[in-house]
Order: sequence, then C-alpha cells, then structure tokens
Amino acid sequence: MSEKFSTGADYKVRNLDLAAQGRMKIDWAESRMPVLMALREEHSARRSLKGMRIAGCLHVTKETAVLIETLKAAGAEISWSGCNPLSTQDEVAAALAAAGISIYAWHGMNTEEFYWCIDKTLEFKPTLTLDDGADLIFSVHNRHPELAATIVGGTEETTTGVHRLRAMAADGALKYPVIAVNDAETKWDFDNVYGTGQSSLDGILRATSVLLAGKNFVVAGYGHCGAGCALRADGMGANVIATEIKATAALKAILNGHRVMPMDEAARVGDVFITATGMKDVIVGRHFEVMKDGAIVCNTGHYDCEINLDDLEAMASGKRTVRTNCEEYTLADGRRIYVLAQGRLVNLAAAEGHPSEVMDMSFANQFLSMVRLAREGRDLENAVHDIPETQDQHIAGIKLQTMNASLDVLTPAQLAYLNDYSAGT
Ligand code: 9W1
Repeated sequence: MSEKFSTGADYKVRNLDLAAQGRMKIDWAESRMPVLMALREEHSARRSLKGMRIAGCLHVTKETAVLIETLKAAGAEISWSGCNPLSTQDEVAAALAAAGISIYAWHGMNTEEFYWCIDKTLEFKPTLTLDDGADLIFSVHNRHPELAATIVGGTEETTTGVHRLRAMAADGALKYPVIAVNDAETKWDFDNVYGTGQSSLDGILRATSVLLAGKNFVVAGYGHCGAGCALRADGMGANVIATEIKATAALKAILNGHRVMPMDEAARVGDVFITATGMKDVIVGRHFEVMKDGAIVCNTGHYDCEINLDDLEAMASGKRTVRTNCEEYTLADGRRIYVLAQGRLVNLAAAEGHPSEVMDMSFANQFLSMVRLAREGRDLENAVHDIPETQDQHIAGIKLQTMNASLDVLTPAQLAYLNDYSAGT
C-alpha cells in the first residue's frame, strides 16, 4: 500500500485532493437527512454546544459527515477518528479536513494506526465523547484515565458497545455518564429492519443481478434484520422461507406469509440464502451437499462465521471470482455454489451500508444526546442512561413532517375516555 498521506497541523487523511468528490457525497447525504438538517438550523441559532469539545470515533462516511458538521454548527469543537479501518471513505475524510475539521482517518489503517488516531483526537482534552463500539470510552478509561475528570459524558451507538458499558457500570468502573443511543427505538428498530433490509438486498443485487421474483429466498434467523430482508425480498416477488430456533419468531414469519422449515430442508429448495442469526455455523457442509446448482449464499449477520466456508473449500474442486464480490465454488458433481463477499456482511461489502434516510434518525439521536449531556451531563450518575421516549417521538415527529405526513391528536374527551375507570369497558 502507498504510504503517502495528506497531513496538516490537525488532520491526517489519505489524500486531500479527494475533497471535492467527498463534498459532493456529503451534499447528497444532507439532502436525504432532513431531521439532522432541521436540528442543525435550530441548534446553530441556539449554539447549544458552545464551549464543548467533542471527540468522536465513528465510521467516516457521508452520513457521519452530516452529523459532524451539525455538531460544529451548534458551536462544538470537533476531533474525529474512524471506528473501523475499512469503513472510512477517504474522499469524505478529505472533504472534512478541507473544511477545517480535525480528522484522523484513512481506509485500510492497521491496529497501531487506529489507536494513534484515537489518541490524536484525545489531545484537545474532550468534554464529550461520541462512540461506535466504545473504543474512545475504553481508551480514556484504560490508557488516559486522567482525561475522565473533565469529560461531562459520552454516547454509544452500538448494541455490543452498550452491552459492555453496562457491564462496566455494574462493576462501578464507569467514570462518566453514557447515553445508550443504540436503545432508542428510532435507532435500532429502523437500522435493523429498514437499513439492513434494503442494504442487504442491494448487496445481493449488485453482486449477482439475479431476478428475485419467483425465487426461493431463504432467510436464516427471523429477528429484526432477518425480518427486514424477508420484507424486501417478499416485496420483489420472492418466495420467502425463514429458518428459526425460536417458536414466537417462527410464528411471526408464518403470519407474515412466509414458510418456516429447518435449514436441512430449506437447503434443498433455496435459490438465495442469507444468514442473519448472530450465530456461527448456520450453513455448513451438509447443507452445501444438498443445495441446487447455482445457489447463492451470503451473510448479513455476525461478521463472517455464519457460513462455514472451510467446509465449502474442502468440498470444492474449483473456485473462481466470477463478478465483483461473487465467488463460484464448483463441487465434485459439477454443481456450482456462489458465495457473496466471502461470507462477510453483504450489505457493507457489496453495497453501501444503511441509506442516509435511516442514518438520519440514528444520528439525530446522537446529536440530541450530545445536547442533553452538554446541558445536564454534570448532574447525571456515572451509569448507562436510556434515551427518553419523548426524544424518540420528537425525532419520529420531525421525520414524519419532512415526509408530509401528519398525525391525529386525541380530543380532551378522548383523553378522558382513556383514563376513565368509573364505567365498565
Ligand atoms: N455508519 N454511516 C461500510 C458499518 C462497518 C460501513 C460498517 C453507517 C453509515 C452498519 C453502520 C462500504 C458505511 C459503513 C458504508 C460502508 C457498520 C460496521 C452504516 C451500517 C454499521 C462494522 N458496521 N452502518 N452509513 N461499515 O451504514 O455510519 O460501505
């Protein structure tokens, strides 16, 4: 890899010449993130984050750029790094550096560089931390504990991060309050169902260009992500089959019009398989043994362990890349099986992650949590705090407004009826 970088007093990115391209992508995302843009207008007038220094560690994407520039517009100073070595979009990082944001991020960095970038963002002694995976919070606690005293609070974007922070809080080890952005309904529900649903189908289509109508589309795991994939595949005319280990989830799949069967049966009839379980070894050798010629297999669940590719490699007599993100395995009897994105997350590797419209609500939660911490972080316990239900309704309400949808409002008489316990029902 080329070791050329663009560096300045307070940034390090791959190539500053990409800034114009990056700005175009940010403009595109802005036009599709109306909630964040409405919050930008409101809070830039109020300077709600004036005096705050925010260190952020989150995927450097066009959507994150809209969040960063909204935080800045509200008066905060920013220092940013990427939270995943492969998710950084170098052109977006360049555009942010060119706009005067302190940013340390480039695609393909190694672990040592990753921590170097985090440490650079901590140099200005942040008052707030914004995390995706809790690396900033852990870096403060484990390597720079002296910084905790002046940190008012932090936020965390992911399920895994929130889980670990709750464990930390339970041990009394958490040194400042953290808001669990993940647990907002306008975050996880929409990310998992609509974000993963669309982007996974997008990844499958980009990698294969197959017709989904009339195909047997097997979804392993009917949780939120699986249900989102099933919803979209169904909408494109596929016959959806779900596999499950949990009775209530399987029942939902059936009542949503899908079939349910064990993977041992589904393997024989499926045309396209997608795993969304969070468990390893969901599709293994005995399933590949009975699959139809031309079957397509991919994953949108937990990293790359849901499909056992070692089994497939051992069975295959040949393997070649036939399209971008599409590998053909030929078995001894001549059947061909196609694996997308080497079993890694197909929505990230073969498509572009969640659409901007979905990230709009996740990041509106991040933004409003930063504003809340700036205002009342000093009064919050050193614990993991939930997003208030009113914030979910506020964000969903702005989103609806931007979609020209309005709600009905209960009349006083209806409200009284709701609370009336004097008469029977
Ligand atoms: N997050 N802006 C890859 C994304 C990696 C990634 C990851 C997203 C966004 C799931 C966040 C190749 C964006 C991100 C584009 C991309 C995520 C991991 C977003 C979806 C989550 C481990 N997790 N996400 N857009 N990479 O879409 O910030 O394209």
